[in-house]
Amino acid sequence: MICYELYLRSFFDGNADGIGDLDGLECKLDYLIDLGIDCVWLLPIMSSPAFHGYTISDFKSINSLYGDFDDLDKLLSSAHRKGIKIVLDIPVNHVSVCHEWFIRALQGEKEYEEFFTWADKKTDINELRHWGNARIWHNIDKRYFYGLFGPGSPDLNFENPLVVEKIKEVFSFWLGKGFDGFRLDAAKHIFDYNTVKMRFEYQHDKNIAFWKEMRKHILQINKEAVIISEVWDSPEIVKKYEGLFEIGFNFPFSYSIKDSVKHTDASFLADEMEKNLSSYFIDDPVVTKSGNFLTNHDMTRLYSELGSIKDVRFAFSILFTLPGIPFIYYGEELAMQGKLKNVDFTEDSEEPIQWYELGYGYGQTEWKGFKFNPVGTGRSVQAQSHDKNSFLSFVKKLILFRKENIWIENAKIQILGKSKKSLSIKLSYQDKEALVIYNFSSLKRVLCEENSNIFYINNFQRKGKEVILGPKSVLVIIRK
Ligand code: ACG
Repeated sequence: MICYELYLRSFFDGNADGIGDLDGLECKLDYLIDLGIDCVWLLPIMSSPAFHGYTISDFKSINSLYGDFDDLDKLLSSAHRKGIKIVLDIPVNHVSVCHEWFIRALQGEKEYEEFFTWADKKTDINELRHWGNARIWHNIDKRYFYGLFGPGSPDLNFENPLVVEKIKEVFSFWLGKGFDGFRLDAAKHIFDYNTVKMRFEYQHDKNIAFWKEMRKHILQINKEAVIISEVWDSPEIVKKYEGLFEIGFNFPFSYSIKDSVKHTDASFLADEMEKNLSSYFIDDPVVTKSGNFLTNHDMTRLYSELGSIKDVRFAFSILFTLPGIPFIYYGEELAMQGKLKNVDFTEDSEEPIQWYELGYGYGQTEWKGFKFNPVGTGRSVQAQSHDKNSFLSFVKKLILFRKENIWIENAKIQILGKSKKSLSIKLSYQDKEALVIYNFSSLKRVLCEENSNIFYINNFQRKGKEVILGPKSVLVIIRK
C-alpha cells in the first residue's frame, strides 16, 4: 500500500472560491491513481475555526468550505470504485473553544464542566509544555482550563466515561459515512495529565487501554478498517504502542533517513534501521507495520530541509526500498518547498499544490500565496508531468517499482555489509529475495548477472556484468 497525506484546502478547488474541497479532490482522483496511490490520509475536514482543522467545533460536521455530506458521499464512492481508500484524521484529544461542550461548560453546566480539566489549588498554572515552552493552563472567566495544544483547544477529560462514549460515537459516525479508517491524532496525549498529582505526566498504559477499546469498537463496525497512530516520540516510547494498531508512524526513522543523507553516513542508516525497524529483523510476524515517511504537515518540507534535489531523490529511494508502508506528504512528489520555524505555524508547509506553471487556472487553490514555491520555477504538475526527467516522473517510477514488488512491504531485513560509504542489505519474504545496495559516497562497482532483474535508482553506469554506482544511488537486484 502506498499512502498520500492530503490537505484538502491546498489541493483542488471545485467551486472557484480558492479553497480546495471534496468536489475538487474527486476531480483529481485520477492524478493520485496515475501517481500510484492506494490510500489517502485526509487531514481533518470537520468544522473548525482553524485553517488546519485540528480544533474541531462539531465532530459530526463537515467544514462548509469543503462541501457537504453529498459531496463526501460522491467522493468516497468514486474513490472506492477506483480502488483508493480514504482514511480520516480525527483529533479527539481536544476540541475548539467554540465546541458546544466547552461553551456549555463555561455557562456552568456541570455535566459539561466534567468534560474538561480545570485547575485546582494544587495546580501549577505556570507549568510549561515540555516542547516549545508553551503554557498549558489558560485563563478564561476567572478559572484555568488545561489545553496542551494552546488556548484555542481545551483537552477533553477522558477520566470521564461519558467522554469516552461520546468519542466512540464519533468513530461510528464517520465509519457510517464510508471512511476506510482513521489516523489517530496525538495518540499519546489522551492521558497526559495526572489529575491526582496535578501535573503533566504521560500515562502510556492508560492510553494503550483506551486505544485498545477504541480499536475494538472500530473493527466491530469495519473489520478491515485501516488504523494509523501518531505517537511522535523517541524509539522507546514508540515501541510501547507497537502491536496495537495496523500502522504506526515511525517518527524516529523519518529523522534517521534524513540525517543519514545529510551526513552522508551509510553506517548510521544501518544502525538506525536495526533500532527503528527492529520488528523487521526478527522472525516473528509484524503486527504494527512501520508507517515510513520523510515529512508531514508538522515538518519542514524535504527539499527545504536537505537543500538539493540529489539528496531528495536519495532519501525517496531509501523510503521506497524498505519494508513498511511508505507515506508521501502532498506536494513532496513535486519537491515543493516550505520551512517551518515553529510547529505551531504549519501553514508554511501547507502551501497550495501548483497545478499550473503560471500559478493560476481552473481548480488552482489560492487561499494562501506561494511564499516558498514561486511560480514558474518548475514545481507545478503541468511542468513536471510531461518531463520524463522530472522529480514527479522519478517518484512515479519508484512507486511503480514498489508496486511490482509489493512483497517488500512485509520483507525481513538482514544487514550484509556496512561502512560509512555504503550499505548492503538482503530483503526476504516467503520465496522472494532482493539485494539492496545504498551507495552514499564514491563510486562503487558491483558485479551482477547480465540477465538479472535489476533496478537502479539515480546515477549508475552498466558495462556488461559490471554496474558502477555513483554517489547517492541505490541498486536493487531481485533474486527470485
Ligand atoms: C498532531 C498534528 C498537529 C496538530 C496536533 C494537535 C497534533 O499532526 O498538526 O496540531 O491536534 C506534538 C504532539 C503531536 C502533534 C505535534 C504538533 N501533532 O505529540 O501529536 O506536537 C517533541 C514532542 C512531541 C511533539 C513534537 C513537536 O515529544 O510530542 O509533537 O516535539 O515538534 C525527537 C524526540 C521527540 C520530539 C522530536 C521533535 O524525535 O524523540 O520527542 O518530539 O524530536 O523535537 C495542530 C496545529 C497546532 C495547533 C493544534 C491545536 O498544527 O498549531 O496548536 O493543532
